[in-house]
Amino acid sequence: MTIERSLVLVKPDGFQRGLTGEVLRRVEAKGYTLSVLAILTPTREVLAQHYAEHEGKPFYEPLLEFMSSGLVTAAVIEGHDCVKGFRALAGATNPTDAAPGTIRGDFGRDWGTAVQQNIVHGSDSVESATREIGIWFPQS
Ligand code: DAT
Ligand code: MG
Repeated sequence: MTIERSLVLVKPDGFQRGLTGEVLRRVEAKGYTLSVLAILTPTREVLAQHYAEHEGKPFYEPLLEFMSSGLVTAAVIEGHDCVKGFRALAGATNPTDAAPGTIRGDFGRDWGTAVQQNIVHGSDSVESATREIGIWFPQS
């Protein structure tokens, strides 16, 4: 049994809509624990590192613009298989494709908004989680 850590973000749309508590409730209901929690407006530097894999893609600039547009809740969660587990809780990237019962499926609004407004981020692998936690919480 491997205890993993993952980086979870409640993005500006989720924060603004008051969904932070709902996201954290689902994390805890699943049995994961919160080990670091912060509310902040991310800098461009942090976002550029965080989304480095997407640099040059058409949605990169709008994504950074959106992510720096307001407050974000950043959390480090811990638990058995929590990297894959939180991705399952989040649902498909595009809220249109996200299944009911997932965060994006239940709360994602796919009308009049871009795909980037999909409420949450979750690390996609253990390696990504380590990298991302170092970017968001360099002191940890
Ligand atoms: P995920 O957040 O599910 O890991 P990703 O890493 O592929 O997805 O993309 C990062 C974010 O970028 C995603 O949450 C929303 C945005 N995004 C991805 N693909 C997009 C697209 N085709 N158009 C607009 N935004 C997109
Ligand atoms: Mg990703």
